[in-house]
Amino acid sequence: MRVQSSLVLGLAASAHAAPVPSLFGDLVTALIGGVENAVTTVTTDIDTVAKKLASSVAKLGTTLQTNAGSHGNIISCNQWAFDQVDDFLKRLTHSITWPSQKNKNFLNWTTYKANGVNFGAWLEQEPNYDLNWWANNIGDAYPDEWSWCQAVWFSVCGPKLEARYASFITTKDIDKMGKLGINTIRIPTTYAAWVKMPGSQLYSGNQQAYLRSITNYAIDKYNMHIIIGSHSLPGGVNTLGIGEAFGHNAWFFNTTNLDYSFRAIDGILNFIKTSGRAYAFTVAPINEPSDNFAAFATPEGLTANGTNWINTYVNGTLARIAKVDKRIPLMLQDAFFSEEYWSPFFPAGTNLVIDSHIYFFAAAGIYSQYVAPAICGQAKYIGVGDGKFPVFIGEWSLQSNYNNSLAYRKTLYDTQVYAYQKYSSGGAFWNYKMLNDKDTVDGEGKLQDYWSWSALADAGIPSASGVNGSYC
Ligand SMILES: *[C@@H]1O[C@H](CO)[C@@H](O)[C@H](O)[C@H]1NC(C)=O
Ligand SMILES: *[C@@H]1O[C@H](CO)[C@@H](O)[C@H](O)[C@H]1NC(C)=O
Ligand SMILES: *[C@@H]1O[C@H](CO)[C@@H](O)[C@H](O)[C@H]1NC(C)=O
Ligand SMILES: *[C@@H]1O[C@H](CO)[C@@H](O)[C@H](O)[C@H]1NC(C)=O
Ligand SMILES: *[C@@H]1O[C@H](CO)[C@@H](O)[C@H](O)[C@H]1NC(C)=O
Ligand SMILES: CC(=O)N[C@H]1CO[C@H](CO)[C@@H](O)[C@@H]1O
Repeated sequence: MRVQSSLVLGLAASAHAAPVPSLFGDLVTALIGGVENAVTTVTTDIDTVAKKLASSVAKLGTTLQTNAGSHGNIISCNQWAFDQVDDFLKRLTHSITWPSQKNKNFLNWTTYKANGVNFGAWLEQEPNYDLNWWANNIGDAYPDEWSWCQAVWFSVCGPKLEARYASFITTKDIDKMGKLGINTIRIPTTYAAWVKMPGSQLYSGNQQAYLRSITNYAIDKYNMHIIIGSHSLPGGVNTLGIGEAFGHNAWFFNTTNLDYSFRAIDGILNFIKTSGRAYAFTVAPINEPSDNFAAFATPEGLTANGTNWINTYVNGTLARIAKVDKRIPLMLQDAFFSEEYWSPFFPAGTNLVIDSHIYFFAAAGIYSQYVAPAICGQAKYIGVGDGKFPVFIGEWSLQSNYNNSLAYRKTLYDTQVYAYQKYSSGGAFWNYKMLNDKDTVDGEGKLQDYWSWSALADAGIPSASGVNGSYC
């Protein structure tokens, strides 16, 4: 996740105009660039074009989904109003028994409770999570891995990325988490960790070897559960660096990109199959998708056609998982729509968990002193959904828009940990580590004081068996 709304707004204004929705244009574009080589003439008949897209998708062994209109309720996590509240001083204590996968059974997200942390900026880079490393290795000229590797070539960026994979997360970090009761890790990767796509400027190296040694250790020593995320997708899934590269959103309605996305899924599934620990994994095939970036992080950030394309991809991913082992769950990031929106698309009993992200750093008008009660209410609404599929709060942090307070962090941490496991299947803090003492926040401290689990652990904020600073 990006952490500065100004960065996002700046990009939306400068780097790219919002795509103009056009069924016809999208479909023709998809056909011209897609795997349907037989199509040589561009037809003006929408039905014919749609049929041909469906047939080229069918060649990838999946079915083009076209029922976006039958979505459920839209609940936007990031467009709520926050009123001033009386800041009452009493904080509640709860002991929480976190489950683990000691029994080696496949995980049931309906009953599981995740006390999780994200490993962002390890196998997928983001500029503001480790300023010195970025400055010393990449430099200010490049906003993302793509433009950097494109400019310097893989022979230069590759070894630096390998060194990053070897050092940013080590087994010592797993120990630090294990001792404090962390039972779940969500790990963003780029598709290049799983498939080498011609023309891609994302680095394909030894990501899987590093992932293997860290996940084996976390599973064997602490019975942790691992969510493997394909956060970028070929062509770009949201115009952000984490979606492939800044300015890229060509994943949608392009069957070549869908084809390579499925190859990445096959790579993840092969990794899980050959781990000897298949019970310990969940597959997350997409993250924060948006085909209307001007409205990113709101429900308008995804068009109906974008929904259809995601459902097409999920349909094919479920089929691929089923070939390996249906007990491996699929985690679908909700594009800021919540569980209720997606629930009608999938039959009950689908091994699916919805991943919602809740952030307060950009919430309009919110002071840190108003956040805690909002967390309790929002967790209930978003976490329960319509009850058809379990919900996991896959990203959250401690920064508020205004008046951040160091002393208040314990309350915001404990309240989120408590509320997300009470009303949903738990969550994962973003991020394990942030090394950024330059960027400031409104109020006290620096950005890293609110986004770095490792530093919060050093400050004694997370505790192993429960919370004692919760608002609800
Ligand atoms: C579809 O994606 C492929 C691979 O990213 C790209 O080469 C092709 O140009 C795209 N097609 C169109 C029409 O954008
Ligand atoms: C998961 O747990 C729920 C609630 O107990 C249950 O209804 C469901 O059948 C379980 N799923 C599996 C695959 O066991
Ligand atoms: C994929 O979609 C088709 C048609 O909508 C449906 O029949 C099939 O059950 C879906 N497959 C999965 C794995 O969801
Ligand atoms: C902002 O924080 C200060 C203390 O740091 C506090 O006195 C003030 O009431 C807070 N403002 C609001 C609107 O809560
Ligand atoms: C709350 O927990 C922290 C450790 O996380 C501990 O240092 C502190 O003493 C506890 N406070 C109370 C009142 O139990
Ligand atoms: C935004 C967009 O492209 N909308 C189109 C999606 O597809 C439907 C029909 O399937 C069109 O009617 C929309 O115009």
